[in-house]
Amino acid sequence: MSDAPVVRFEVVEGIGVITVDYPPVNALGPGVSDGIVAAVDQGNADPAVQAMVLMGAGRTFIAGADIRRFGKPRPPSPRRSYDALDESAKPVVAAIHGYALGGGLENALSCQWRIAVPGAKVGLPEVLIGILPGGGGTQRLPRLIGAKPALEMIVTGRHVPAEEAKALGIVDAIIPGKDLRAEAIAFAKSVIGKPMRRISAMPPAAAEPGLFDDMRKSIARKARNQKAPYNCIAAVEAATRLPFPEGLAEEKRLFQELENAPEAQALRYAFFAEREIARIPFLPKDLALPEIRTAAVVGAGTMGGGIAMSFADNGFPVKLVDASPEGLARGLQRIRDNYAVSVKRGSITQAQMDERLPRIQPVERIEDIADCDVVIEAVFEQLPVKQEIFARLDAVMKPEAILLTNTSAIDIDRIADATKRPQMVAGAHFFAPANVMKLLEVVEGPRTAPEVLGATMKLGRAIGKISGYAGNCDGFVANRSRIFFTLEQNIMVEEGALPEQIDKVMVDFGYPMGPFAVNDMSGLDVSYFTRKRRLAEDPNYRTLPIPDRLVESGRKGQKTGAGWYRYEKGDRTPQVDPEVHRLIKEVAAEQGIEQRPFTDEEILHRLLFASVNEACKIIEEDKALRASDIDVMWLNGFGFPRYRGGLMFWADGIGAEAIYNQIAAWHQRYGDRWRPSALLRRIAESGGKLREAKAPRLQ
Ligand code: 3H9
Repeated sequence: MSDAPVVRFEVVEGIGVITVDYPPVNALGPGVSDGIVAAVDQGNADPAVQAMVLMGAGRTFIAGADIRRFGKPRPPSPRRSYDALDESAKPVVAAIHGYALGGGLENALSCQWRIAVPGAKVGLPEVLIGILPGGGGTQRLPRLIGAKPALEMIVTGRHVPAEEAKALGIVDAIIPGKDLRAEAIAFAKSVIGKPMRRISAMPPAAAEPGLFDDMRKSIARKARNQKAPYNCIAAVEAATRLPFPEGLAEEKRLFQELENAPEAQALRYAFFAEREIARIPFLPKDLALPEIRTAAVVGAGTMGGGIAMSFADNGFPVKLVDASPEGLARGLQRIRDNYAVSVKRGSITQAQMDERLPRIQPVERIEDIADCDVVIEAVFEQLPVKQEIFARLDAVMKPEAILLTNTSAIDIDRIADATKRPQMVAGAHFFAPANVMKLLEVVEGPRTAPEVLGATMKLGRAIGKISGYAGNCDGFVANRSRIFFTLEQNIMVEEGALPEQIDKVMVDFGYPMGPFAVNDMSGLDVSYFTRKRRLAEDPNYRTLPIPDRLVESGRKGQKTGAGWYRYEKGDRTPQVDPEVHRLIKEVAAEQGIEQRPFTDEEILHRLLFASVNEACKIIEEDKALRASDIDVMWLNGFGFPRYRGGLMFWADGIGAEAIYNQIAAWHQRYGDRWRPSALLRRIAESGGKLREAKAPRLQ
């Protein structure tokens, strides 16, 4: 740690310049707030100073309070920087570049003026870590821009671009930003002598009737089981009723209810886990990674198209090639349709679509992609097909090109066998729909070069994904950790739980949809054929007679109007179907399985404990690096409720010992599929935390 002050103060041409310098993102860490207070006092005491500037050194303004310090005792501050800035007798101009988030924007709102460079972002994202803006943001922002837009910003936590912030009135001016300090000083000189504009002196914000109740209603489904979004609403509501000091007191009270709640702990954990997953400690720090500028995708199906869109959405030119001209044309049409739907929904603009679509260049022959830096194969999931593609890629691609496969289960090494450069081959497992889902598993084959692994992780980030390491094993990390969830889901139905009961338990737990409704949406036939294939390979494979029977009777899910549920024409709402109940009973009787009632708790535990056990096996086999990586995968690949932190974080709430004991009992009762993991046993015996488990290769 350097001894340099985290806040500097200097006087330039009559302007006091306060610079926060606390890398990497100028969070309000130890000494920062106090440093701002001291600098403001110094500026006010110095007769040579007529106005001040508050700015950040390095890549950003201030990214907010230091999240690492939440939930821990903090020494009380005699005076908060927000108050010092607000009370300053001389005007202070906040000069924003990079991000002004949370406490960063709240400091800026406590200044008299705000200017920003193009591309800067402002926001109050506290709700995303389970708290609310506690530095006066819930009271100042509604007063400044009105209750409605402030409420929307605070409840969604979204980042607002500088130009929109100017239109909303958060920012007074956009400056070119070529020389931030000089431009900020010039702006500060221009406001000397103008009337002071303290937001705290403004009356409570006006709100149209019903605003807050409408907001509560509109978030009811998404925010179920959570408190922070509702406290955010209550705090903004206070800004429309109470004078500023009382509003601040109410904000503080509502903040304190949240800071140490399980929801905030889980969301903070998820924030840091999503940063930790990017690190692969066994890659040398000084590894030179090949630059990736151009990409190609082989296979213009749904997956390939989604992958191509991820590149185009993030500024990469990408070539798309398919085995047939018809397949290519269909794929392109699907991409166009997807973009058009996004424009219609308002998630992108027409201009963005017009910019992105031409980045995807259809080409007819595999030779046409030879000069690309990376190619991702996304063709049919069969080894001979993939091997044929890789042999052709090996023949045409430039020697330094990285060859990636989007397989979800096939051994990477057997695909690499088809090439003379197995060190250039790795897995890049996207989740459907690939342009939407954030997760990317980067699979290291036994011969993958470290540079290729590192470059693929980096590429994932560049195309907006959260990249996570996975070792080469059946199902890799994410799907493998969920296999036993799916198995238990089906076995419990054989034993007497109904699909709608299981779905309700999981929706109440926080999933957006229950697992059977998801199966109906994806189609039941894909896993049907996988089961048939597995059974042919392994006569002991545990078949699932009920979904088999559904598919064989034509119930393939939503697309056939019936699966685990029934669907009315043109409506995707699952309807409970007595015919399915009859079929379940019939199969259970045929199989001699006794049916019994299940409690909701047993359902939840059977599904998730099965996955916890498998997750421990994946870690002890060195296939996943950390338990927290698996949590990130469940959050971003499977819709696990974020405010529960992830599978292993949730499991710690129950305790490794209790989970181990239950699994050991089920092992006795049900046999080998519940064989407890040795790692789970060790954690249970030592009283440790599941979420801190690490692969042997990291120890
Ligand atoms: C708050 O302000 C409460 C107030 O109302 C006051 C209440 C009294 N603290 O994400 P990156 C680290 S709550 C500590 O990879 P990017 C991060 O861990 C706060 N550390 O970069 C990482 O460290 P490492 C409200 C933080 O460019 C490094 O910085 N603010 C914080 O992709 C780089 O981060 C927020 O919620 C922090 N606040 O994205 C903003 N922020 O290198 C949270 C970052 O060791 N931050 N770090 O892994 C973000 O959203 C993104 O980090 C940001 C940059 C958009 C700023």
